[in-house]
Amino acid sequence: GQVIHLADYRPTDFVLERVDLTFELDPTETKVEARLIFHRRPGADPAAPIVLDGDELTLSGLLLDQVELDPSRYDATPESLTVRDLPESAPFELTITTVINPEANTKLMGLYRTGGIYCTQCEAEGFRRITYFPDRPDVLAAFTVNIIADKDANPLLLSNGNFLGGAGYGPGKHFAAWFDPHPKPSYLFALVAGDLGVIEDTFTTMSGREVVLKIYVEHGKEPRAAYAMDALKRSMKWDEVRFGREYDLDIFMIVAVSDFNMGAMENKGLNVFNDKYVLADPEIATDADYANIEAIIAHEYFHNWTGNRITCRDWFQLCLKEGLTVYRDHEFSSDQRSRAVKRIAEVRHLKSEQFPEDGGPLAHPVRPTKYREINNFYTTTVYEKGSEVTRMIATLLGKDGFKKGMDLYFDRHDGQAVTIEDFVKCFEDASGRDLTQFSLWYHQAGTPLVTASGSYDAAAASFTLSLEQMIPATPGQPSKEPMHIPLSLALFGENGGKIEPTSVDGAEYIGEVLHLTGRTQTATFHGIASRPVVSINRGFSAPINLHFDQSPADLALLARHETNHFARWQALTDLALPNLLKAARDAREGKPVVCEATFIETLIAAAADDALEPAFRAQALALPSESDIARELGGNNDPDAIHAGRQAILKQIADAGKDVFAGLYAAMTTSGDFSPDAKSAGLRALRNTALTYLSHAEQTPARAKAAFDAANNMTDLSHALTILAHRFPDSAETSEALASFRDRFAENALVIDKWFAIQAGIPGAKTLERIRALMDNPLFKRSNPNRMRALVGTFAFANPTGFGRADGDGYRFLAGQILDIDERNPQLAARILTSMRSWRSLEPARAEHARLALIEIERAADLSTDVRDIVERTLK
Ligand code: B3K
Ligand code: ZN
Repeated sequence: GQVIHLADYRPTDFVLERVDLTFELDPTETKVEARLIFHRRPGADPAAPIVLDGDELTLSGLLLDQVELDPSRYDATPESLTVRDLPESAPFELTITTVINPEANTKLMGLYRTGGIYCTQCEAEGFRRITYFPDRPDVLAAFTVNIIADKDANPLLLSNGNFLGGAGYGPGKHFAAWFDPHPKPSYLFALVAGDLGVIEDTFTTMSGREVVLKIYVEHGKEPRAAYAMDALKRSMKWDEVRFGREYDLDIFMIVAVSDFNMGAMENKGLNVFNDKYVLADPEIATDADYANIEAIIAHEYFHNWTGNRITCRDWFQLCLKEGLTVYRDHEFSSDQRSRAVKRIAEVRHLKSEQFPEDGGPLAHPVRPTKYREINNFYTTTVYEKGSEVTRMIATLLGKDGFKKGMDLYFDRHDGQAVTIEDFVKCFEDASGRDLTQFSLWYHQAGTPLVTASGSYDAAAASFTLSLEQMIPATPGQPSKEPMHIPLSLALFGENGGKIEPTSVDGAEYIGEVLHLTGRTQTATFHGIASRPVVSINRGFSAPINLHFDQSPADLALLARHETNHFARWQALTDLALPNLLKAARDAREGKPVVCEATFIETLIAAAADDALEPAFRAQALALPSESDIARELGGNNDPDAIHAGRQAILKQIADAGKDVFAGLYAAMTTSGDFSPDAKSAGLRALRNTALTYLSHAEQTPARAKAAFDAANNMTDLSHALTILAHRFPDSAETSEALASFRDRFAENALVIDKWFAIQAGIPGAKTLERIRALMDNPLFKRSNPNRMRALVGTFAFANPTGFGRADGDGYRFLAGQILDIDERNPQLAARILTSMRSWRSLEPARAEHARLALIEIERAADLSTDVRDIVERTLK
């Protein structure tokens, strides 16, 4: 667990030319022979030994140019293999044999077994658990892979690239050979073997090449892969049209597995997926599941160019591939669905996940400069804020400028392992724009706070906007430089029409984007004939917090008349927040909660406005969450008061809008067969949101139970079950619904995850007892990451009152779980532990319970580096 610094980067002493791997698969004793051809890098120390990475490896054979090497020439430990006295410049071949145990691999990194099949996960540093290797992303080589295995148990033998051939291999065995001509780093290696079902299709690329597409799933589940296949073909087409990127092998394969540490992995030509993001049909998948499948299939496919063809020089550059690829998948989903609704969902996610990270002890720059455990840097900051930074480049350069920069990036760096500086340089060169100040977005952590105030001068017909930016201190970064913040901005008149200024002084304002570059800046808009209502940061053009005191009347005007629908949603949120904050304070002091009328009226008017898309209306009605409210309150938080205040506001909205909600519930129906398209999903979302409000108005489970009984798809079914469980946990209706759901789906792990997650989310102190009981349920499986995330993850991340119960038992429970999970799967343990990142903003008694629970973890013997890194940073 040593700290790695970006400043220490240097290239390897040896250049890897070729990789030839042979696997003899066996559940407990897999033999791996790696033939690696190297030569010393010109200019490197002629006496330097080669040092290869390992992780829990044992060496069982080592040849140099086919001759067994004398033990005096090398040292092998579980973590490294060092070989001395190598040729000064001539190429040489090392043949390394290791024997590994896939069955015993519970970390799910390297080669492991899941559901009777062999599969691999190598990013970031899993390849070194297979063989000794220069396991870093700037070492690229073409791989040949030979796989030998029992034929009956493993009819399928897959690896990256194109299939070379296969044949029988002695009694009961067979082999297959694969060759990937595209030089790649080891983290993109994959192998899958076993017995799986498949669906097949083809895609003809823009230059007319036919690519075979295959999605492998458990036998019997083939029909559930159809939507993923459709999403894959749409992704391939979109990348050609939008970015000019064509697929580059004869075959593209996806394998769905049930034990996986994250969502999916972009291995060259052989993506491995958590089956949660492949399998769907109306009976088992919600609209959100369909949207996630579409987005993740696209994301992994898009990595083929942004990540695989052009990869990262070192792991500090992770956002080079992740931020960019998230931006690309966001754009894809926006084009496939409603752009405004997609943007609202993105910003909701950014604010609820990334903002707390950026404002807490785990804050780090999008491009960090040090790490102890790279797996802990696959964060929402690297991914989602990284995507926002890419989006800002597109805003700064405009559509054509951005396209030119991307084209230059693909041309200039194809086949290379590069840095963020290389990436940014392409946009500078393509546009002539200096991005030096802008680059601070990669290097300074923390969410900038922009404070705005306006004043209108009727006599001069001018409007003056004063802006100030402040970037909070974050770990290791006490003071910050002002950043380049692109603020999309428009002015509206009292009648709701847009006002175009005749000129603007004090700030660059082009294409409705105001560029804030100073710590303070004053912009004056001329030719403004009446007092304007200003809309700032439209479409969330910059990932900032904005403080701008606008009256409820002005916000209501924007909510009705903004031409940008994201900004309408933002105005509704800005109307809601002060009410929710005040409600939390009042509830805490035992005062009655009263919601301001303009907000309720505006919200209900939006809900009833048939000119607005149903999906938009559903988003508008989904108020900021309890953790959003906690973040806005900033400190000394009492989760129970936040919950009570929010529930009281929901009730008032529900009572005031009862007729509207009843109307929507009746009207928002889809006809014909279930379709997962965005429009149908929007109807379901609005109808289900109306149901939520009706259940608040009526205060009985009857309507939700009727909806549960009538549901003919998982979206409606799980929504009704959530209302029953979360609002009426002790009712007979809820017990009956939970039991029937369990019995109906007992055989379907992905649906049973929902059953666990819904119960883990039940508000209130009593939920912990339920969770303990659920852990004894025969359907609970500790070794399965999806199941652990569903039960323990949902409780810790998404149940502030249950997890944060006043006696601290929730935090102590989590500590026990983390220590238990850590023994098997450190990556999963570390990830779930990040749910503690906001502990300092709790009220003092809870904060102390949380601190003690963290200390209990910190003091445990034999912690993994993953958990140690998170717990120490969280406590600092
Ligand atoms: N690149 C992988 C994530 C790997 C995580 C390793 N701990 C999935 C993705 O971002 O596409
Ligand atoms: Zn990715």
